[in-house]
Amino acid sequence: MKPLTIALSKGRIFDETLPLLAAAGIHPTENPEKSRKLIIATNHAHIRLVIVRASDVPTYVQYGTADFGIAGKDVLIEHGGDGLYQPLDLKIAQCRMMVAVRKGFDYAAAVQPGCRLRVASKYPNIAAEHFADKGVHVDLIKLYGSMELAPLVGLSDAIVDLVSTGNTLKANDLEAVEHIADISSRLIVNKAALKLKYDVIQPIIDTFAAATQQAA
Ligand code: PRT
Ligand code: MG
Repeated sequence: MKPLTIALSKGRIFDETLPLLAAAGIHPTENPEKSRKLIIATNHAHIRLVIVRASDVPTYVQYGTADFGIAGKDVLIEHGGDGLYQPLDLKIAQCRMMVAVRKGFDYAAAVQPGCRLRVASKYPNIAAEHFADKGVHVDLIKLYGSMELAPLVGLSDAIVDLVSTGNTLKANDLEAVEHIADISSRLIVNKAALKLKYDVIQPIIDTFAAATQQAA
């Protein structure tokens, strides 16, 4: 059998991918949450998982180091999607990309023509495009995490971040003021690998598609 490498991130994507892998008869031999191993074997000698940061999954797949992987649409928009085939929306790890501000901040006034808004985000491309479409001038501040802190300490007026339950915003006296996009995770496949390993990869894509349909 041709060897197959699958790139996944720990946490919600791994957890929500396990049932899909199981539907395809693929069972990891270790839990990456407990193990420190970055390469995880499966019950199939020719299939292995590599555990990487969520935002690095497209890079591993783009370079063919992994044949396929699963990544959030947020990560894919920021990455650009070069060299990637995106055959399936798996409808997992669902959330919304939102603009949020401190409660009581007059957002409507801050986005009037001629005003400048300071926006902190881990997603500078998504944020830049959103405000450009609105014709609002922004100063973008790139952060790598805990964006919710930025408006609280005066680093920015607004943030562009993912919201799922809304609990993090609420706990930090922030409120969502604009919806940018609905986000879910996609199956991403290296274009060359799909051609060379079609007989191994396509049946897995078909199984994931059927399992996703069933869950919907
Ligand atoms: O955590 P790390 O810095 O390693 O990377 P990551 O945050 O990119 O990875 P991970 O595993 O947290 O997220 C992987 C993917 O899950 C993301 O790329 C999204 O596509 C998706 N996803 C779904 C989310 C959320 N829901 C989510 N709620 N990613 C992040 N969050 C964060 C959000 O940024 C905010 O800080 O959770 C917080 C808000 O959650 P609520 O429930 O309080 O609203
Ligand atoms: Mg995270």
